[in-house]
Amino acid sequence: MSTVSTGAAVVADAVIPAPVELDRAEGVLDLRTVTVDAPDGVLARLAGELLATAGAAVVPASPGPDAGARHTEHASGGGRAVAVVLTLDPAAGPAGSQSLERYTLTVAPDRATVAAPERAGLLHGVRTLRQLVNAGRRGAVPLDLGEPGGDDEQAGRGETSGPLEVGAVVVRDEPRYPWRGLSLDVVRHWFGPADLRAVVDLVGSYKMNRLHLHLSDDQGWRLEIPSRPALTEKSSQGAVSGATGGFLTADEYRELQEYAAEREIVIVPEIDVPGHVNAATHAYGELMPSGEATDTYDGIEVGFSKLHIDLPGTEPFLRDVFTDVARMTLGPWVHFGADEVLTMRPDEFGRFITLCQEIVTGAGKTPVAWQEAAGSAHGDQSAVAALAGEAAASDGVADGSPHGGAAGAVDGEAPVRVRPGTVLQYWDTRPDPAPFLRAAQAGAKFVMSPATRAYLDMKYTPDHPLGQQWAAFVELHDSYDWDPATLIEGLPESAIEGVSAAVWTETLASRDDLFSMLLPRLAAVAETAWSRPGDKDWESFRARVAIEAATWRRDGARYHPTPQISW
Ligand code: TNX
Repeated sequence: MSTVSTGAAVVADAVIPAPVELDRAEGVLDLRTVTVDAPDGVLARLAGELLATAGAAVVPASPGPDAGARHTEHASGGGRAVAVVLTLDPAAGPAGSQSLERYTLTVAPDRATVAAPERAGLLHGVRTLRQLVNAGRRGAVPLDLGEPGGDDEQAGRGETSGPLEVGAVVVRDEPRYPWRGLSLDVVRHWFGPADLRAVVDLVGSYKMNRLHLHLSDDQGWRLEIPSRPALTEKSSQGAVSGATGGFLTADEYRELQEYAAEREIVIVPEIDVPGHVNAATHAYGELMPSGEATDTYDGIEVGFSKLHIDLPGTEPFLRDVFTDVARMTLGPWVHFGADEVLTMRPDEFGRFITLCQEIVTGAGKTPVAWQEAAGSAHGDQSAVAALAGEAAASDGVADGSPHGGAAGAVDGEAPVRVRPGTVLQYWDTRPDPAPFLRAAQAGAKFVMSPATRAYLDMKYTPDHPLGQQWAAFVELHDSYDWDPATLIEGLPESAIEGVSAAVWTETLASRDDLFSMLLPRLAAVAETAWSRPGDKDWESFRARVAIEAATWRRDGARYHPTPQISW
């Protein structure tokens, strides 16, 4: 990020993720009272809401005789209304940028303008402006008002006491990667539509554009499947340790996707097969060799349940479920899981991978799967080695966790079953990279979720009250300081689709629990997904997080006050 400071009384570095170019100019704009002019009404409303969270009072543009008159509105008592103008413009963004999400934000002494070739860039520009306003406002109000429930929270609803100054600036920006997301487990603990909308808003604030929902697992089934009603009738109410479950009806799922789409965020649904399926085998006994439905499960072990490829009920089940999910899904992706199948022969597992990709592709969607789909199988080491006809490597984390030491790569002879375009989500950094390189060569794309960096259910420190620790302790700096391009040695940059943080919810029972694990680490992963290594800087990030935290306090969003930040 190139910053030309004019010494204006504003905080220079307020934007997360760090933009490509930020050039300061002369002058200051006071955004206490604004009008918003946008190509569509939804965008105008969203932009207004975003600026209001930073303290701006948004007033309607006056219906003057000509468009220009709309920008000279005066608000009663709030000073002159400043125009925030959003315009579609293919020429916007950094020179030479090909990203459809690029934008240019110009704050001039008389108005703020966002230009972008597409709607997503317009929103990104407003998100950047929101952060600049927040920073200006932080300078304008005493910090000790920033506690939840304090006066500052009131002010956050639109009433401000003083000027909301943003120094004149031009930001030209584009993302490094097209896939910037969060993967959220809503099975181990249930998070309903209101929580999910809050997560969508949070993800969007940091310009992330995918929310992957883990909708089925051993403990519960969280999405109505019209062709298989027993899934939610019998298996939606469970969760870890007897907690209350729930599920999204087809209507709720559509509404959530629409809410996300307005914010340029795509929901990626995951139905996890052929392991993590106890909720399915509890609902449909025909999926078991015995024909008997399994019991409910509310523990947190993994790897014990599975489907059986040769049972007559299995393929029809997969076809029904994935066809319904594809039909109900607005976005282009459907995730079929494939992780942690600890007790299945590699050939059987391989048939599932082939079948699921065929069904999802046939239903018109692009398949997504966890990295194991590339042929780096989990399993009992001796069994995998025997079945693969070779010794399987193991360098397990010796903590007794089922996730440790289970990464035996079935290498060499394993055929590549991944289709061109299939997206693999990389989480376990231990296996031999060879299967991933072969998958990339076959046209697979990778989304990076390294557990040691991007698993936000990992404890920050050994004494952290929430979370797990099987992969690592993940402090803010760990979530920040990594490069998606160097994770898998030899993987071409063109195979990297992006980055996803992930949060599993075995120990997270409430929105506060969830947000305290997401914040501030989600901001670090978001910057790693958006900003190129040369534009990232830990010390600058630390300062920007401290500024952004004022927003979290005003919103009542719980965050972990890690000692790595001077709050
Ligand atoms: C691994 S990583 C899982 C989840 C657990 C999580 C706990 C992966 C694809 N699966 O089933 O919830 O660890 O951290």
